[in-house]
Amino acid sequence: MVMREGAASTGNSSSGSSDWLFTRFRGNPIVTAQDLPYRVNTVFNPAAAEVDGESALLMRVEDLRGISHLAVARSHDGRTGWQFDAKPTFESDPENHPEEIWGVEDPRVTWLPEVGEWAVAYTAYSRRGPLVSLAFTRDFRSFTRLGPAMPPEDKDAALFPRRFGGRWALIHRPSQLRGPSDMWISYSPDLLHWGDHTMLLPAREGAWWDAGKIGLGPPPLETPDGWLVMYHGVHLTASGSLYRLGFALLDLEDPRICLRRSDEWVFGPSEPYERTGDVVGVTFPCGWILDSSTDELRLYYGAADSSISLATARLSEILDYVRSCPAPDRRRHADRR
Ligand code: BMA
Repeated sequence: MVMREGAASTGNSSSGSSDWLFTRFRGNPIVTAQDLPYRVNTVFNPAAAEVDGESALLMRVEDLRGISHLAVARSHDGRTGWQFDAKPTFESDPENHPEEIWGVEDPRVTWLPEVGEWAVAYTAYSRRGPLVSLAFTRDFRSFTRLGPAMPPEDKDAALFPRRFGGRWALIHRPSQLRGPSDMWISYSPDLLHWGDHTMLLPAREGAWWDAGKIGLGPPPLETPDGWLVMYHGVHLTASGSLYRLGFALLDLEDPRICLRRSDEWVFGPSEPYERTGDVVGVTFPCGWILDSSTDELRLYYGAADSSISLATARLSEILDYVRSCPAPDRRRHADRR
């Protein structure tokens, strides 16, 4: 293990810049490529979980070939003093898993109480494009692969923590050849065979912030009001794509039903570390951790495909806001299936 002191100097209790519901941590970025104990290009888009009393980030790390692997960082307070594995934690294994030939990217982790393990949904970069793969871990040290769940092109996936009517559910984002790329939900009795594919959330059209392409952020979070889903919307501009974030709320017992969807984005690139990097104008979270004793939700996100940052919010304030958002027109969704 290698210890990073860097952001620990931000013991200052005053907060960083706010995007209305969210407040950026003053010590952002919390992890950069220079912090890792071996040579890499960038570190970004982390999954997040509380593991053995510590906050663990399962980070996407891009090496100097352009291939990504996953690496773990651990911290006692989820903000500072990050410790890193001395070498890559989860590397692509193209010999046994040819679909990982060009790396593994953008993990989301979900604790499955029934299985007693974390399920990792990640992007495997195959010769025919990105696809969704699944793996299990108990400790964020060793991982067991289940293999591909969705063929290419498909990404931005996470499992729900429990079954619905006996079946597991996976949110994911197939890329459409025609028209916008929307979020879908699919079901499986055994995490291997998937079906009942249903469009969950369509990308909007025209000038909207989430027109053309959307995708899941962190795994859905169970709340008394429904499953809280944060998703990214990609807005094309003359100088590139802007990756901003909004919310949806799904029915607790039938997550195919979207109860609320924010018209506005709630977080987006504004700070220098979000506007400078390998891909400018990107805020891309794959994980969040709720401290239910304090109502604090910690959102971990990749900034400009280059570093990792943290923003915090009150879950109760998020839910107040999401409850005030419009209910989407369900017929419109059904038409587009
Ligand atoms: C998406 C994914 C993310 C990346 C984002 C912006 O398609 O590949 O890993 O952060 O683009 O480049």
